[in-house]
Amino acid sequence: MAEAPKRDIRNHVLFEIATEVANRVGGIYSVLKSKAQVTTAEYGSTYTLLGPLNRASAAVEVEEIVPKDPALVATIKSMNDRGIKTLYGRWLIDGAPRVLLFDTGTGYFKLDEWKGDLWNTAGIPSPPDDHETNEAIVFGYLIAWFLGEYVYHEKERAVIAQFHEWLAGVALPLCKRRKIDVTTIFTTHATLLGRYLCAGSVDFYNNLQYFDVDAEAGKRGIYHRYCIERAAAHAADVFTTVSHITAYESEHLLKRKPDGVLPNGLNVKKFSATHEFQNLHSINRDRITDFVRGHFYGHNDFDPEKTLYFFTAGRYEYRNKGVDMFIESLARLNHQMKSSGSDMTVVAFIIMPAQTTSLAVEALKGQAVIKSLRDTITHIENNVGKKLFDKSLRWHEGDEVPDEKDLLSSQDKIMLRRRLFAMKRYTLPPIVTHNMVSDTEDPILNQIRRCQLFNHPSDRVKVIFHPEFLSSGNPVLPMDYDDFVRGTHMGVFSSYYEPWGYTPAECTVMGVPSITTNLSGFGCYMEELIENASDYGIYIVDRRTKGVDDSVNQLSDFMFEFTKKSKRQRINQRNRTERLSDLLDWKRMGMEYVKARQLALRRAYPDSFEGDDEGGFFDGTENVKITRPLSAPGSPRERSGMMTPGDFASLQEGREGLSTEDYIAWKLPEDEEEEDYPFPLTLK
Ligand code: 1S3
Repeated sequence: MAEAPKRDIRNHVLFEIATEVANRVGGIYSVLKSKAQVTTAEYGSTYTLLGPLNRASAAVEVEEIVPKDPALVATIKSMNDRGIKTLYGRWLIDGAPRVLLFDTGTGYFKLDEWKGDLWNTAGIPSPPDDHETNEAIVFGYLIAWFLGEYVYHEKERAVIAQFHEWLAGVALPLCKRRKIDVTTIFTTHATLLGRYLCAGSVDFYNNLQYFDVDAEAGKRGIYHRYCIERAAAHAADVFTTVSHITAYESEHLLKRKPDGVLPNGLNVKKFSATHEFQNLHSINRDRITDFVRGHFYGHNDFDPEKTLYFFTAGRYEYRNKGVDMFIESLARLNHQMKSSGSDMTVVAFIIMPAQTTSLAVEALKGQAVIKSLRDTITHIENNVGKKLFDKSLRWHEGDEVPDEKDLLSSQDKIMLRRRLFAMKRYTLPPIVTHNMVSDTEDPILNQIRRCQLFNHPSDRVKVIFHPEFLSSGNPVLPMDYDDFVRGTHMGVFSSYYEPWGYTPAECTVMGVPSITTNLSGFGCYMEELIENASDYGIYIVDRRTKGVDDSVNQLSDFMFEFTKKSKRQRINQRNRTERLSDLLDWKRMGMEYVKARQLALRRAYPDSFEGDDEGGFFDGTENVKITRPLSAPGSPRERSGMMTPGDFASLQEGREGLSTEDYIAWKLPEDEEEEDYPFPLTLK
């Protein structure tokens, strides 16, 4: 039999497959969207994201275009001819990557056949009533169909297919079984079992190696999903995850040790003037203050200049995202501040979408009452100004200077009196801004009740629970998430289960200090990299070696110490925090993706690598245009022994690992003033 022609690995084609392409659901959307710019810079038209078609979201996020790649044209046509509808276009984000979206609804006529095939070929069962799994199966079969046809039409170039998360993973065992000539990467952003087990009350990290995974999945009714995830991890040429902690978890729960770690980056946008982000903080802090004044109408007995805004945000996973610990620590912080006689106030926001029926009347009333007060005062101000001006015009030498008592008319006084009485309140300011569907069973509200954080005037810690994602169109707190974050003083994310954790990373690039834990991928990454992270506004709570009570105390101590900082110290710390943003830039983080792709090619096409010992393209450094600073400090890896996340496994095969120094361009900026920044950043 004639040998199959060698594929061109240098000019390979890249597909990334996920259910969140141009479709905002959670963290994977953030990964793909923020990474798009660096990946399109590297691949141009040879990079395409594949996802299921969500018409509502695609209508806003995608602009249809005509494909040019002949293999793509032929493949799409063939699928369209057989009834599968697709949308090919540009995702309207930075980098404008090409996307091909499949209408899974048009593939359901094959669902039963595909379910049978999945059982026969991979031994994966699928119950009839799990819609999410049905979607994953149809999507997976469409992707395998697509890739099979694509490599039939594209005979020259190698093809890399990188899959994100189990929902996109069904195609992996199919590619393997059908021997489709692509090389595959599976990147998991969490494990199903990890998420479920942590949400319960198990001592997860101390028992990882002992779980009977099949039984645990079965008990939770997710055995079939677990099978898909595990099959995807095992069928991929290269298996990766987003952090070391999730790599460890995957090794035990999915029974395959990841080949490496691909940490999440951000699309960091630098301001031309460094103080610009500080200005944005103060503008947005004032907008939050406007809301707070309304929310606390009748109880505005705390000084906005001595008020700090803390927040936590994310998907409503009460225990996994550490909201339980956050609330308990707030109660302790309240006690610490009261007993120390602190004159500061902390307003703590919890931004987590839950089921609600409507906005609460009290929340709306608060904003309305303050708006009328402001309108009335503006009206009075105008009247007073006009009168003062007229009186001044008529003034002659020897006359009395206009007396302010004569300036306020009796009508002005009545109006003002009315507004003041409208602010009388016989109840405490509300905790929650919305009417909840299950107020009495809501874990966050119940914990707040248990801790008696009721927004009493004597409380130094006030709590506001906003059970909806933020939006500038919201009548109560009209701000987009990014603006809100910029206006706060600190983000608190005391997660128990957090494979990476975008929220504190986003805080960092916006120059907002944050608290995270050493059970989150981001926390571990920063702890590994920076010795005195708290000086740089990255506080890491130890939830790994400490007991719960000690961790709660550590968290409240971090917050308490923060309340003692002067304004100047907070400004300095924000500067230091913002300077870490290059660390999280995809320009740097994306290097691990490059290495994973090179390893995938090496595994699928080892013959093409024969005799290559020169580095360059084959170890992923050839096309990476990140310059090395002239006076580069010693590589952080040299000091830490374990610097890049990829060190978990080398992502290299048959050769020494890539040295971080080959590509790292990050170093501590040198333009710091001694007195402002007394703490040098020491890389371990
Ligand atoms: C997951 O989303 P999550 O909030 O359910 O993926 C994110 C992106 O990799 C990650 O940041 C997060 O920790 C995971 O949990």
